[in-house]
Amino acid sequence: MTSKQIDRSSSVLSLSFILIAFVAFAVAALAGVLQGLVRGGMLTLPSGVNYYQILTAHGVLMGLVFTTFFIVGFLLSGVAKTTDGLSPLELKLGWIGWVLMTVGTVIATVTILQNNASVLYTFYAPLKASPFFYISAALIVVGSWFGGFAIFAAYARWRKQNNKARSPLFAFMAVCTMVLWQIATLGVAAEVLFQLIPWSLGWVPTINVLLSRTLFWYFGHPLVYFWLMPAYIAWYVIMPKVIGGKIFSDALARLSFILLVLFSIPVGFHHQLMEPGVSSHWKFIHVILTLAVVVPSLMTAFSILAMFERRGRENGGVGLFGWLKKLPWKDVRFFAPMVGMLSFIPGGAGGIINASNQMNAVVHNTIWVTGHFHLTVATAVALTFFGISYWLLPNLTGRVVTPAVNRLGIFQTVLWIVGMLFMSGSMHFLGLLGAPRRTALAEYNGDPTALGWMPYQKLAAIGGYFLFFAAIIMVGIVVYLCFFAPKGYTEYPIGEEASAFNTTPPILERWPLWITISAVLILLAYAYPIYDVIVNAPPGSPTIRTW
Ligand code: HAS
Repeated sequence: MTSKQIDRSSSVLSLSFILIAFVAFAVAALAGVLQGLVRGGMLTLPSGVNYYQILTAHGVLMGLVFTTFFIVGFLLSGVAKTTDGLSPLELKLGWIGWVLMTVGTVIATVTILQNNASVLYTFYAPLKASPFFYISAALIVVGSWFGGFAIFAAYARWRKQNNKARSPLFAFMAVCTMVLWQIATLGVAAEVLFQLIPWSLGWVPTINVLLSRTLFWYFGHPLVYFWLMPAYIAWYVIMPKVIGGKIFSDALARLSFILLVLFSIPVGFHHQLMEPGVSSHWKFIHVILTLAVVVPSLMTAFSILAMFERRGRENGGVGLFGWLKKLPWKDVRFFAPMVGMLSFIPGGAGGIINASNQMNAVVHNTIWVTGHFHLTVATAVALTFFGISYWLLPNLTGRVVTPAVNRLGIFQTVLWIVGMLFMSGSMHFLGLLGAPRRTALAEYNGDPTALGWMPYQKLAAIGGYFLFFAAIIMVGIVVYLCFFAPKGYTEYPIGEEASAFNTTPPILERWPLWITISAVLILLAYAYPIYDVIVNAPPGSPTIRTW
């Protein structure tokens, strides 16, 4: 099974998702460098373009479009690989998803370019965008559901054909990711359909801001795990094969994914700790559950490190850290995700800081938070997605990576991490000095505190330069791998388990049980607060358009 190529129809489908992902990535990278230069006082935008417009373009295209397209394409490819190809029905579902998501992306981009949706990627009310922007968001979400339906159908078919045997680990993890996504997006779907679209069409005059933010963060936190889980799939399933090792424990890997599904949704109030209108008791419950969702990440750290150490020792590494030297550092398929993993250690620690009520009071709404998510999603996740691209794209196009591209990929990774250390590092410092997020260059009439931020803002802008050049190189590599690299066979690396004697409890695949527990946790954490915010609604807010 593992040596079999994915059939052509499934390859074309996955490739189509990933190509759109990188088109969005290229535009988003350009918007990113511009906004860094504006904040660093090194560039004034031409009239007709506003800072919040490019900030929205960057956040939407990078955070929502690049990630979602890449994830759906990657998951479909791995499910096709491990469940013997996608059936015609599954392919059709995948293509419906692709069309809806692509149409949604085009509409969203045009609306932002027309300056009718400068509401940033969280589209917080009462900032109001054009109805087309919200409709495009709905299309992207519904399209991604179809990608999920294709994955569920392939998984169910494989299990039926194999007497309900233990499913391939990749397919199991893809199902977990999509189960989480389908449950999480119900929140944003409710916000968009029942609040934002009617309000933006003028059918209702005001909006319940607290309800809209609560529904957004019901979705917004699991969104970050939707980004993270495909990276974890690469760390658990792909990396062992890339380094010539074995998966440390199938059972541990599956358990960590089930825990992510259970605990990543009922935690949204940790994004609203400083907001009025939600009682501290509910915030407390959400913080406890936030600390629970850290556990599967710690399990992942343990398991991946153990897998690396075993392989390093098999290769002759000795002593406490000697095995590290025996890992394939010169192979970009290993190097890029590994640098991502290393960045996730401080990135994750920053998340735990954010989650504590007292420390959140220091960092909330400061640019520290932007620094946090550039270490997590824009480094740990993005570098893993780049690492995946070096074998997935040539595998899908029937080409091979040349040694020169491998070397360029290592250089690109170094450029990315150096840029990110400057940019995200400065953002963390700036946040602690009180610099706000979501603002253009602000000197507050020459206030000394604000002037003291400027050196860090410039460092962040320099980091942005590095990142932009790294992004251009990455886009060039993607184009080369898709259209110009030499023809040949590239393996789809699927790892095998360390020991055939390890058993995985079948209960881990009892979906009705896990979905029920997930629903109970969500009801416990959200039913009353949402009821309360509807019944005791704050005064509705009129529209605010700041641009
Ligand atoms: Fe976060 C805000 C809490 C993880 C993304 N987060 C954000 C926002 C984004 C984001 C986008 O509690 C901003 C949203 C906005 O626009 O307002 N976050 C957490 C916590 C975690 C966490 C507790 N976040 C992530 C991940 C993200 C992400 C992952 C994207 C992918 N976050 C918060 C909070 C806020 C927040 C508050 C709100 C702040 C505010 O006030 O606005 C945890 O899940 C983190 C757990 C992770 C770890 C690290 C484990 C390390 C691993 C690597 C192992 C390395 C190996 C290599 C194996 C504990 C797995 C070893 C090799 C060697 C050689 C040693």
